Order: sequence, then C-alpha cells, then structure tokens
Amino acid sequence: MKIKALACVVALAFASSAWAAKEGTATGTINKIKTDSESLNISHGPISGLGMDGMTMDFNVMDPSMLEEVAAGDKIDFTVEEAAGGRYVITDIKVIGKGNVAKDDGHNHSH
Ligand SMILES: [Cu+2]
Repeated sequence: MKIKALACVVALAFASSAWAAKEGTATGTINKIKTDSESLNISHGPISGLGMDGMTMDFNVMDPSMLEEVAAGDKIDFTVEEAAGGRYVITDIKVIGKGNVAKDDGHNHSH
C-alpha cells in the first residue's frame, strides 16, 4: 500500500511544522533590567511575527549573560520567541543606540 505510506509521511511533516515556535523581531528601548527574574522591561514597537502591537512589557532572556550586555535606556533590536505557556523569550539582542548616561546629581527624574 504505497499510497497509504505516503499519506502518513505528509501528516507527520504537517504535525512537526505546527510545533515550530513563533518568532518575531522588533526594536525597543530598555526601561529596566531585572536580574532576579532574568527579564527585561522593554517598550517595543510592533512585532509582526507574533502579531503583537507596540507596548511596554517584560521579556525573559534566553541566557542571563544577555542582561550584562545592555543598560537601561539602551535602544535595541531583538529577536523574541513565543515559548510554551505563552512566555516570551528573547533569543538575540543587539544594542543599536546607547541610552542617556545617568547624571550623578543624586536624584531620579521621572517624566
Ligand atoms: Cu508586547
């Protein structure tokens, strides 16, 4: 039964592609680095691959060392993957503009 065997292979290929993680890229600005939860709070633009509009939210990072490559205020290009359980995990990050260097005047400003 050659035809039946072929149908089986097609079904398997379809099933495996349905399991592929959704991925998208976006540009954003880092608001806060959260080392304890290994995440970044980012104001990001639209992420077409994930069907997400621009917003401010937390993202987990794939590797904690990524937190050391960035600073609050940095403008970044990043790649994010939708992981199991609806978590968003940053798999790649690139600083495209350094944020304002914090002025050492003894107090924080909020705008
Ligand atoms: Cu978002």
